[in-house]
Amino acid sequence: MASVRLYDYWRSSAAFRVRIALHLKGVDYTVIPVDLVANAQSSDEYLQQNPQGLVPALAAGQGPLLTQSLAILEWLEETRPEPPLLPRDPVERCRVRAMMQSIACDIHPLNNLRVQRYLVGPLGVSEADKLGWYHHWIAQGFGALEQQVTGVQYCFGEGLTLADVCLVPQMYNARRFQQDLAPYPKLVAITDYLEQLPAFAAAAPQGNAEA
Ligand SMILES: N[C@@H](CCC(=O)N[C@@H](CS)C(=O)NCC(=O)O)C(=O)O
Repeated sequence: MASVRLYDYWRSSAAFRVRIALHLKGVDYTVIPVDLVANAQSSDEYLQQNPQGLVPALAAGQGPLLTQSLAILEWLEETRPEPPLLPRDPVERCRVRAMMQSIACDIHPLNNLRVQRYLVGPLGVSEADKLGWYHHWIAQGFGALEQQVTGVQYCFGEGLTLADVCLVPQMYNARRFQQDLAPYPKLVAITDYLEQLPAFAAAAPQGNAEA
C-alpha cells in the first residue's frame, strides 16, 4: 500500500480534483473507496475519521487525516512544488485561486449529492425542478467563469494551474446532468484539451469506477 491513501468515490468531483493533482505531482497513492450511493460516508466508521462525512480525505504516512479538496490541493502544492500549479506572482495566484473557489465554493456545494437529496426528500422538490436547480447554479457560475478565463488551453494564461484541476471535474458533472454548454465555448475548449492530458485521463471517473 502506498503511503498516501485517498478516501475516494469515483464520481465525486471534489475527489476527482485531488486525483488529478496527485497524478500531476507524480504521487503514488492507494484508493480507499467510500461508496457515496450506499451512504458509506455516513457510516460510524467513516465519521469517526472525518466528521464532515464527505470525500475526499487523504492520509499521508502516519499524519492526520487531511480533508477539504482545496486544502489538500494547497498542501500538495506546498509539499511537492514541482510542477508548480500556482503562478509565482501574488496577483496571478489570487486570480487562479478565485477561479478555484468560484467552482469549489460557489458552484459545487449547491449541487452536491446531500443537497440534491434534501431537495427531493424533505423539501419535496420534483426531479424536474431539482434538475432545473442544478442547471441554474451551473449557469450562474460558468457564465462568470467563461468571462474570467484568460487562456485558450488553460483557464489562466499559458500554464496549467489548480483552476484547471477544478474546472474539468465540474465540467464532467455538468455533462453528466445534461447542462447546455453552448454558452461556454471557452470552458468547453479548455476542458476538451485538458482531458487529453495523461494526468487528467488517469484521474477520470471512468477509469476509477472501482473506487
Ligand atoms: N468542500 C468539500 C466538498 C466535498 C464534497 O461535497 N464531497 C461530496 C462528493 S463530490 C460528498 O462527499 N458528498 C457526500 C454527500 O453529499 O453525502 C471539498 O472540496 O472537499
